[in-house]
Amino acid sequence: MLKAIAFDLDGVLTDTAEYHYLAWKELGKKIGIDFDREFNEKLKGISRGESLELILALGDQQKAYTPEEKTEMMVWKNDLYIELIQNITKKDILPGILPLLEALKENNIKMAIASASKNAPMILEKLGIISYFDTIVDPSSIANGKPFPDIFIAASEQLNIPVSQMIGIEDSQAGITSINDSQMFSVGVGVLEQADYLVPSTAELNFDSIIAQFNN
Ligand code: XGP
Ligand code: MG
Repeated sequence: MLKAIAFDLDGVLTDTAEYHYLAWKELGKKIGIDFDREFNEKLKGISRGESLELILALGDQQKAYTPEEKTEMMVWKNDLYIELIQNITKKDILPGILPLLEALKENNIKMAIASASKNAPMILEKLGIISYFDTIVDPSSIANGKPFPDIFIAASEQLNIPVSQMIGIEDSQAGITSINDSQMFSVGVGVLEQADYLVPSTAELNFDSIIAQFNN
């Protein structure tokens, strides 16, 4: 029986994945490393530090900067990102999400956030939905980020609910691998491989179909 759902944040609850892309792209421009949306797929679901390393590796610049300079770049990107999301509100919650959160609450299904982003609590506050969540996994407490399963396992431990009674929802390939390897049932949003149940967009995420697929 389904007891809990662990949600990714960026690209699942709201379209902040787009603002991460814009901010990383600006940072890339500053250091002469251009990239497109296809490359950006690799940055989805992974931490700030790992995202920077992938961009630097793309430009063969991994060794070109000191740790201090890399920290400065991450601060620069995050400041720009925060500026870009300044005005997000409830209206930026993706289609289908609010009715799903409501249905889960009515059915006593616990909810967790399993996001690599350190900005998650602030974004949930801005969207006005933080109170739906029973726990938010702190990504800095996780040894191995997505695609490793640690963050979804931590969500299950924090809720004290076995992974076999949980679903994870993700929009990134690293995230789907992470859910699958945690042994939770995976729900993917978008164009992804190996999700147990895949929907084209959040608008198609509804309580009854999710339960039906999980029980299948
Ligand atoms: P934070 C973000 C990363 O910067 C971004 O590259 C990832 O796509 C995103 O997390 C995944 O949710 O982390 O800089 O907001 O801490
Ligand atoms: Mg995501």
